Amino acid sequence: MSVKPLSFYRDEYIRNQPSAFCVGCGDGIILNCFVRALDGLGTPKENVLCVSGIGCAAWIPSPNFNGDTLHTTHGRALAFATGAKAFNSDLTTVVFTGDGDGAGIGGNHLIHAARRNIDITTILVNNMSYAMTGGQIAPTTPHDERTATSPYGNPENPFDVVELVSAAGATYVARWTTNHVVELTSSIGESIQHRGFSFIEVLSQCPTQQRRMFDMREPVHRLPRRLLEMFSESTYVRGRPERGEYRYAVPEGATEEAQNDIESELGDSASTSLVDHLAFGRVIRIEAVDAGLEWDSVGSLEAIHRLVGPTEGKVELGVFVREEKPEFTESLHRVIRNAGGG
Ligand SMILES: Cc1ncc(C[n+]2csc(CCOP(=O)(O)OP(=O)(O)O)c2C)c(N)n1
Ligand SMILES: [Mg+2]
Repeated sequence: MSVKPLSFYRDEYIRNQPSAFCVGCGDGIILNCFVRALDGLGTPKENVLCVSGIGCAAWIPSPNFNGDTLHTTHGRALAFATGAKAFNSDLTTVVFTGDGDGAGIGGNHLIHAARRNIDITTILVNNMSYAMTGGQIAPTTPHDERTATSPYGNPENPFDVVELVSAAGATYVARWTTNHVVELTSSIGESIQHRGFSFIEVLSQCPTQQRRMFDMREPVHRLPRRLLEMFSESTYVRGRPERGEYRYAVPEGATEEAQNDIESELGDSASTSLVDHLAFGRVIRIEAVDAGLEWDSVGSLEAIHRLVGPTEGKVELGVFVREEKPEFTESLHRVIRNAGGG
């Protein structure tokens, strides 16, 4: 895919108006990936309908995308998109939805659209909360994390939306993060070309709400980078082997003090750095410099509460489902013809 200057995508695909997104929001990254994917496919904008519900993610296409957009009610984007696609099955139909919108309020529409295998691409932006309304608990909020409605920690378990939608019958299913823009762009392209229900979950950063969720105390403008690093640290791509010999140390007390203690104990045999991890919070990454480093003895250091393996607790990324099954609008139109209609 050829890469053009940013100004090209802006002039061609984006409406010229101020952005409503907070500084450092992941939604702009996803919009950027979407228009690049569309341009790479050569799909004329006139053939595209973007449908969204309510929430920050719903604003990715509407009003930003300079083409047809349908901004609907909370959780109902897939219902509206189903109507549009059933009426005009040549339409490239793309739904943008938040995790609350798509997996909470509109969760039923999501599983049934997947079951029907209707040719709609759904991009679900998972920022792990109902962000627009102040960061309430969502069905995707990690266990124990703080939100506006779970200030002492989330007692619930989250949905794995990739597993949910795969089990419901979707025929293209992928997961990426806003730190994986090349993979996300190519996946959006693939999902638009795929004939059937395509679903991409994008883990996205929301400095405004995730600051409380992950207990990040510095000024908000420093957070986007920390969150992107967290997404990189806490994920692995299916089929891509992990490089390097490392472990994460979860400390007993203050992370900085534990890091100092570990450094002085291990000397030149290992290097340490402080990182954010989705599953374990702020942890110390210990990288073996000396190939003979004994991890068992590292694990018994006093400063370390728990030593965690490189892929433990990590979120798997990649394309999980790619299959052919009868597509709903084709079957629907055949049934209508058989019944003697249009
Ligand atoms: C029927 C209905 N219920 C509740 C609301 C209030 N509301 C507006 S946006 C929103 C949160 C959306 O969260 P999510 O879908 O995760 O999108 P995000 O803002 O996180 O991108 C809620 C609850 C509404 N507009 N309509
Ligand atoms: Mg959300």
